Amino acid sequence: MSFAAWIRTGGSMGTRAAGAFVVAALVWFACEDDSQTPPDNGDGPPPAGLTDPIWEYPRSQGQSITGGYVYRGPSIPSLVGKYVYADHPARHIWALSYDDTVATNELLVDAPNRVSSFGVAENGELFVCGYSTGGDTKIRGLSESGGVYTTTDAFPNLTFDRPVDLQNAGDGTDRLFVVEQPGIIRVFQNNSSTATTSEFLDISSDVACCSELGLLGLAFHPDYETNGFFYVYYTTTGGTPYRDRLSRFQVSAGDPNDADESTEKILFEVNDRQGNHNGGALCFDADGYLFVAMGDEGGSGDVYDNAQNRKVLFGKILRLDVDYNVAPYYGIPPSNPFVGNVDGYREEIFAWGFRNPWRMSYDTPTDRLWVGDVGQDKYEEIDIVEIGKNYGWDCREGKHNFLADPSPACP
Ligand SMILES: [Ca+2]
Ligand SMILES: [Ca+2]
Ligand SMILES: [Ca+2]
Repeated sequence: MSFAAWIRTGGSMGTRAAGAFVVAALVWFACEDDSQTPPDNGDGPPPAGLTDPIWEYPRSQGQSITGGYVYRGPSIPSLVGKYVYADHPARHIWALSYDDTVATNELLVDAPNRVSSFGVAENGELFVCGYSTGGDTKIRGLSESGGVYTTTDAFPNLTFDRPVDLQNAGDGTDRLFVVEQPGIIRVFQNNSSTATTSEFLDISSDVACCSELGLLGLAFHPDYETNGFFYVYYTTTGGTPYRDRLSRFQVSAGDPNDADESTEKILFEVNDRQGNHNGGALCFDADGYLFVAMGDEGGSGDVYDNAQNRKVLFGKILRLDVDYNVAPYYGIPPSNPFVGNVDGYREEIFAWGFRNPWRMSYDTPTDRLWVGDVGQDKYEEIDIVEIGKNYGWDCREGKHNFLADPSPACP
């Protein structure tokens, strides 16, 4: 289901015809853990060359995954090391444990709002980004007592308009930066009594919004404290009809709460024929390389067969070395899988075969890159993304063969 489609349906599972069955299923999931060990489905293991997700869930449990973070916060010891994620319209917040073979899932709590993203503070504490229009959405925290999880209003005095990302600058100031989809980043002190935010960046005049379009991702350079660089991913107009753009900005010289919009450097932009499936998550790894999550461009069934086509950027996780201060402001890490290839494959590619990776995070203690990849009509999935691997779309949806419109390149 597309972002637009769940907006049209109101995003509530309780309104669906199968509501009674779903409620029964949720009660079950609230009580029992569920485990998956690949291969564990009727389609068997993936064809040679494809990698299945470590977890999938069907439409009976949700319709659009929101990837999260491996919890490393101080307040909930029992959650440390588990991957916390959600389903956007169904509002379930789950935790996935994975021991390299078996993945075990538990329902933590249902959020009051649809869940658009997660984020962490400098101390690792986790926040949940709600999603609604009109400037009335809350950023929530998670708390646990006696094994019962609740969401809490982390900043009672603050509300946001369509927050889709939350990041910290890693500069020791303990500030939080909330990305609002229409093109504004707000910064504020990570304190529950904070009453005001500052407008850190406003590129709303350049951003095409909303539905799945907008300012979609933010990452701070690992050396932000000294160079003031940060990266954003957004959709803009001027293509046919859109362009997806990765840009670098720099904080202003005189005010740490105000970026300088005039410093924009465009790393790349690609023409985008469809309003949906724009990816946009950004994160750095321990080597200081920037990962960029790219959707399959959009439509349905990967209509352009981009995800299996290594000559295009769509449907990929890219890895860039951004420590280049001349255009295009990035280079290719020498260990990227297609460096020096003679097949015309894009050297930016780290892994491929994605539909719409909606939220991606890098877990430093385990050196793992986690991605939630939004499914089409049947299965949502979680991938631990490794270099040079093919995660299946549009040959597989979750751990199942995708038969509606697979790419000719599928095995
Ligand atoms: Ca698109
Ligand atoms: Ca296709
Ligand atoms: Ca996949």
